[in-house]
Amino acid sequence: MRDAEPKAIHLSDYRPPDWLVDKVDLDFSLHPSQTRVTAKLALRRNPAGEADAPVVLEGDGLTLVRLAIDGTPVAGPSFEARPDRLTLAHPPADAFELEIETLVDPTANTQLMGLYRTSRNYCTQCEPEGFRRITYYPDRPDVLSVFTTRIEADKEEAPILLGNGNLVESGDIPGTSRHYAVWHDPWRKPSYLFALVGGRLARVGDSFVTASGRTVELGIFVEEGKEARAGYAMDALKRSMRWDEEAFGREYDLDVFNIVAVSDFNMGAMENKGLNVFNDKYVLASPETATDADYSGIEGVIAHEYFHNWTGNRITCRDWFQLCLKEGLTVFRDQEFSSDQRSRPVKRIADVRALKAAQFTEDQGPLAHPVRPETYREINNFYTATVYEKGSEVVRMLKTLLGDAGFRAGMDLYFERHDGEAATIEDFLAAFADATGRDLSQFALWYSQSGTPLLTVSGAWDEAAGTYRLDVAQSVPPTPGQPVKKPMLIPLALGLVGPDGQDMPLSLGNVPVENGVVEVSEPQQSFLFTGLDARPVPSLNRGFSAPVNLASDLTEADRVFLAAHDADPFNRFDALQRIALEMLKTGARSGTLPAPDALITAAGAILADPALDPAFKAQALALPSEGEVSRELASDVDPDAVFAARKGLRLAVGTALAEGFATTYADMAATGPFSPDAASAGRRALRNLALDYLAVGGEAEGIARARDQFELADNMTDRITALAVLAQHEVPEREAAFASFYARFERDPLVIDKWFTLQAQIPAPDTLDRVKDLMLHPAFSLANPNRVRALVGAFAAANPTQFNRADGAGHDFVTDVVLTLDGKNSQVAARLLASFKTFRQLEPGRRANAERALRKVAETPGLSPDVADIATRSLG
Ligand code: B3K
Ligand code: ZN
Repeated sequence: MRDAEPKAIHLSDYRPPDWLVDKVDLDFSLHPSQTRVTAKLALRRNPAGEADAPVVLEGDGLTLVRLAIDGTPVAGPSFEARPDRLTLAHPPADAFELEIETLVDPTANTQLMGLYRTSRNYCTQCEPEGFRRITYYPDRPDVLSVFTTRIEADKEEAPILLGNGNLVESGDIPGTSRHYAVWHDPWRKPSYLFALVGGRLARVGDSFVTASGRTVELGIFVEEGKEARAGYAMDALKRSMRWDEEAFGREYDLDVFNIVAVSDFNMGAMENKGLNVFNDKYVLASPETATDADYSGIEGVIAHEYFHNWTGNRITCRDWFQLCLKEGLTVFRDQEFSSDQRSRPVKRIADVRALKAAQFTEDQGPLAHPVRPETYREINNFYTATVYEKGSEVVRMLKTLLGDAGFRAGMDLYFERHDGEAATIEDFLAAFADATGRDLSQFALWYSQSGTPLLTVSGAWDEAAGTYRLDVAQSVPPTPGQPVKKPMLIPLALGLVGPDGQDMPLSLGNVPVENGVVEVSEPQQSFLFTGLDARPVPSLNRGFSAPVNLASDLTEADRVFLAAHDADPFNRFDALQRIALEMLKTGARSGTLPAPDALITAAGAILADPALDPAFKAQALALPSEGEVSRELASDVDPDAVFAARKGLRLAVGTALAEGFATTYADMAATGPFSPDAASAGRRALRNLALDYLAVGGEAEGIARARDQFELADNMTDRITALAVLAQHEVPEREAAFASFYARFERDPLVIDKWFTLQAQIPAPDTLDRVKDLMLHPAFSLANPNRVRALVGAFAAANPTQFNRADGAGHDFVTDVVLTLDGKNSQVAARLLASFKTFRQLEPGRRANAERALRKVAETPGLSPDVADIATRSLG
């Protein structure tokens, strides 16, 4: 057991390690309940460490079997072995070999951290602090070592044995039913990148020739029988490898690259050196079982983990405060990859939607923290949207500020300087500053200040002078621990749209503005644009150049104009969304929707425009989510009122544009066999949006269309969206469709997850009982993170009216599940509890319910550090 009230760790307390590990030899004898682990560490005193420091190695729930120094067994009292720590108070020399033998029980490991079993296979997860559940080690990212791993197992039980690096030896153990494999990883790495896999798995193989001519054997290992579903992942891997060479000049550096898909995994995937371990949700796909979102998720996660080989593995983090150094940067890289593979504007819109839904809400609530936090109690709780998604936005802004060439020069210098090292955000920024000569000290505030900046913008047109003045004020709201903020450096991309819909020249004091970006750096600033022959409409924060909230004096008419004409596709989308948002906010507050004419005009024009990409249309015409409306309302939110306003507006748009949607539904029908490419996915997205609008009133025709599509679909996207449409209506077709879906896919857990999710999202008072019943369904298991997220996670995060029921039963249910789960898998439990992150914006009654439920959790004895940390900070 770990300490229930761990002390806070502070960035400012960082000290270099006292001992280094020059090499480590691991020997695993795999056994379901008694796996023997022998670790030989070549320890050496760090000249930069504290003189005379003892050797202190981390452990977590470990049992020591044997200890030897330079081959000689040692006994107490020369060392102290506790479950969480091994101490040698008086090391024998400044360099010596320490041999440690531990016994671990992978079957009893329900935390899915360290060595555990999934579908009878053995696998590991070590980031951030799982290696200490395997053996005693200086388990911190700034201790890098060369790992050699010998794995031995029963041949029948585990015919496949995989480790990091290259395979150097394998064979049978004579006279036994066992065999072994030895893997050597020549690249120094921290313990969190260690991995091994043993089990019965099928291999899908391919190869890749790098730019410099090295052949890399690629393997994707899946459950036997699922081989046919790994093709898309393999294709995405090869495209990622090529792209990293072309876009960043980064080549792969081992002879093999293996990916293993497992069905019990706490998150999406893990970038272990040469041996990525994946949640099978991000590997397996077939047209019948995977949606277009699944395909793009697979492409993105495969790329993300692969890109970590350089941003994360070759250059790692000095300490966990620097997590965004690898995560924000790698998210940026995977987003850029997907943008190049698909439609850049549509990818940007989807990413910003996700950023606002997850990160802006986090920044607005009690769990807000900087991209680089300065203190933590449980590091697992900092794998957040802020570290990942806002971390990526910060890198994107850097690129906007420095330009393509400056950014690439900075990245090249970063790789050159820090390859093989554990680096910091300061190192990262210094590479860009040195490569371009730019002072980035104000920019660095993006890493240390939490909260979403607010830009308040107003314009003044001077007809006589032909000038347009933009007055910009910036502020950053107070967040936990940070009551007062400094002004930030904000790259604001913009355009001035003339009456003919074309961009006007953008000049400040007659000097053209490069790349259309002005830099906001003061609390208040004015920009005087010159040489204009008519009043422009400003198009602000084009492409969402900065992750800020924007309050402008644009009128509804200006927005209708921008929705129709803006040269920046992101802002065309945003203008339409903003028109809808204002209506939804008024509707939710007053109970009466304003006249929707402006939205209908703007939406109708976009729907009818043959020049626009269907995927773009689908994004633009999907109204802001309930979560987005609540976030904009910010306080006193009544989720039922938000739901009612949104439903009302969907009905108004659906009714007014029924003809256009019917035509679109027909026009967007598939013309050939299923293909997961972006263009085909875009047509499906638009067609399915039309299906939803055509059914929103619940009339027989719309329901029948959804039912027919559900029954006749030849792919999962069309089938599941039809089911989602039916799920919103209390019609007999709904239950029939759910039953038939289950019967068709009952042997496919990843598909049954979708079935759980859709039921958990039904916005009806009996959903809570339905979810409780589903927890007893044979296909559900609290031990499997995907099942928990699909059912309970979806209820908490994607059913605002029912999770926030006025009687508090939704909150109580979720906290009860959190408490039940905590003893089994504290990370998944803590994640689930974090769904309360927006509770403070609720109206007083619901807020009190949420607070009571959180308090009950906080007061429960024996909580894990993960759950205790979220409960305390949420209430803080
Ligand atoms: N680096 C891992 C995340 C590990 C999370 C541990 N709680 C996956 C990724 O971001 O690529
Ligand atoms: Zn990552």
